[in-house]
Amino acid sequence: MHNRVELLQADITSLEVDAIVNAANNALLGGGGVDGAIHRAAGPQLLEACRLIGGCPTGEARITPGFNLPSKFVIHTVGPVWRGGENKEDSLLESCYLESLKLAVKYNCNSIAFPNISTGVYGFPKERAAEIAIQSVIRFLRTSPLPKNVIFVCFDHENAELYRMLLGKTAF
Ligand code: AR6
Repeated sequence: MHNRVELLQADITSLEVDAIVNAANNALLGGGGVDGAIHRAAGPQLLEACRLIGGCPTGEARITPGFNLPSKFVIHTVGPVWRGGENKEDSLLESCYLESLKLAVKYNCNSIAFPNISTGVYGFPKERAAEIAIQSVIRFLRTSPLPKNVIFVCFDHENAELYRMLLGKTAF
């Protein structure tokens, strides 16, 4: 199990994996942060594909091709906006990871890379989000041979250090 989970401090748009996950919003029409970076790197066809999907509820996921990205697919998921923690934020964030993984399996993805969903503009506390991300992924991998590899992509230093610490003390 240990060798199926990896931590990378990188720009997710540079990764040659089967699927990268986008931390999108309900409209799926692009935005700032990782969403903006993914749309810029994928090119305008991604926006067209997202327009056809017509939006996505919080906690769910949708898939498109990667177009000009090195990754085959983009899995768009919508994380919860942090509103104090009593508004289903934890379970919605967990659902983002699980629904993205289910789509990855459906599309036969061997490798998938996640950004730190909801921890930017959406304001989810970083350590709490990292714990949920790691536990959700490990629980899923225990029952599924695919995806073979899951990469947690940390862009900012704080998240990278948190994941290093938490993955180091996680029982796989
Ligand atoms: N590669 C990997 N991670 C990145 C990159 C990148 N190129 N750029 C930023 N991050 P955010 P959210 C990290 O704000 O909190 C958008 O406008 C960043 O350091 O992108 O889920 C959407 O359209 C942070 O840890 O997403 C939504 O409206 C993480 O990505 C809203 O923001 C998530 O930060 C979603 O907010």
